[in-house]
Amino acid sequence: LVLRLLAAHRTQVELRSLELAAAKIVVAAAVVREGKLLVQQRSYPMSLAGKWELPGGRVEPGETEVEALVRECHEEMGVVVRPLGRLGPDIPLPGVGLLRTHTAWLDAADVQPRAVEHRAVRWVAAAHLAGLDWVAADRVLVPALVALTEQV
Ligand code: 523
Repeated sequence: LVLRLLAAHRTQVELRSLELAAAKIVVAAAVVREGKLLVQQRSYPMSLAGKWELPGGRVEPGETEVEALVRECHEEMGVVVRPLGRLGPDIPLPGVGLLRTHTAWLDAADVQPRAVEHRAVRWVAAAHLAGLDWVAADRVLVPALVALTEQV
């Protein structure tokens, strides 16, 4: 019995490390312009619809994080962003992987992001960020997002 328990434990440990090795990165963009942060309201799945998040999505095979961020922002909002560097910690997304945030620059000053796949896109001032109904993972980033938004 002890041997069987040990074997079961080992299998669990192996499965866990496989899971970690396969951890997928979801990239998110923190874009600030004129003291406001760009946020989007999800339209799907049902469990997340209506909640706010940073724009972004999964890094596809063969793609760098920066490439994925630029692609997702273009698909989702019709704008070209230029990633600048990492912001805040990686945040676990249960059953999905890790959420990794980069600050990004919106190239053209006059271009307005559009909600293509989302319900809405909004520019939000630092003082109103904590009051948004955030997706759980993004809520962890609020202190870092407030600091960033106050400083730009
Ligand atoms: N999140 C999340 N926060 C956040 C993003 C961009 C994504 O918590 N700012 C989560 C939501 C999903 C997973 O990451 O569980 C994938 O995000 P999604 O759906 O925006 O990524 P896509 O567009 O790459 O994936 P598909 O909708 O499946 O195409």
